[in-house]
Amino acid sequence: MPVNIKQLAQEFDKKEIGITQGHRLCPGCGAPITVKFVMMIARHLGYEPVVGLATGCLEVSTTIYPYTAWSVPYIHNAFENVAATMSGVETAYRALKNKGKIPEDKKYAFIAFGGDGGTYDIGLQSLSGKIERGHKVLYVLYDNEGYMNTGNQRSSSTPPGSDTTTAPVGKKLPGKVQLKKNIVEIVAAHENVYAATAALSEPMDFFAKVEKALNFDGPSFLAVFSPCVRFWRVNDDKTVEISKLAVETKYWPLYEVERGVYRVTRKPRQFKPVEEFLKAQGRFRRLLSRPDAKEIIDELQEYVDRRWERLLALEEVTKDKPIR
Ligand SMILES: Cc1ncc(C[n+]2csc(CCOP(=O)(O)OP(=O)(O)O)c2C)c(N)n1
Ligand code: SF4
Repeated sequence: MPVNIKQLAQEFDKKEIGITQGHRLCPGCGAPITVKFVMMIARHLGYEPVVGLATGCLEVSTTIYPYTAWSVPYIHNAFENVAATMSGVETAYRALKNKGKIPEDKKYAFIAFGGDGGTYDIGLQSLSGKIERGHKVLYVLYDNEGYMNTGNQRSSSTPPGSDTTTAPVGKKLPGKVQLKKNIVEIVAAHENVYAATAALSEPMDFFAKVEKALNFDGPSFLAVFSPCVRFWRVNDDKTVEISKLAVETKYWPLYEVERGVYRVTRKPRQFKPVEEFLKAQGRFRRLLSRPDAKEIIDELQEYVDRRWERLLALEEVTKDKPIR
């Protein structure tokens, strides 16, 4: 029987999670919930987490000198290279084990956390290198769809029509015009990897994927839909609701790819139009008042529909056919 939230709450009533209260993230931010879910499962499974964190909202808000909210071995590095740093950390621990300086049976979970800026954009090469070299590190992307720490600039994860400071919705342009980069496909293309998406509104699915990722014999990657209540312009009690809408509208499909084998892990019987997801957030307000809003929404709807059909087709065709 997989562990549920109630059991985790009881277990961690007496045990530290690894990140404590007192950090300065906005109330309702998806990032600390993401961290807690990952760390709780790691600890529940008997792993000791060793964490690397790229520069970004999560980092600046949890490590304000001279304080830290982290109570596990932790290393901060530049915006672009958390995967490279954690490759080194994982190798160092392996060497120490080989030399007998760490007990053979001690289980460590090497976890790299990064925002979408540090993952889709500037840290992509270091992420690719980590996976290609086969480091057993779980990379957790908290995807808040923008460079939030520096004030809401667009990233290659920002969806079209979202209002950002570097691609604002105005008279001439409808905000960002490009679709979101498909990071999971890029990671999955490394073949010898476990890659999955997760949402805070689907904790059981989330927990199962963390367990699979940590127990996978090789590199793993989890893309977590992580609302930024501040710049998505939603109330701080709407984090779970927005995550739910993202799944229910096909905006954020829940699936996994294990050595090339696709599995869609949630298949809602009925979907809502993607417009409902957009309407629930202030970052799309200016888009929705433009005369060409319908065209942009239709294009997004068409994209999410096609991607969903493609995922189902991939699930069918890759069944029992791992690429390595
Ligand atoms: C090479 C480099 N360019 C720019 C910066 C400035 N910078 C620090 S954090 C950040 C944005 C981080 O965005 P993301 O990774 O999405 O994390 P978030 O802040 O959204 O949590 C930027 C641009 C930097 N630290 N290093
Ligand atoms: S600005 Fe956004 S990502 Fe940053 S702490 Fe606030 S809610 Fe979280």
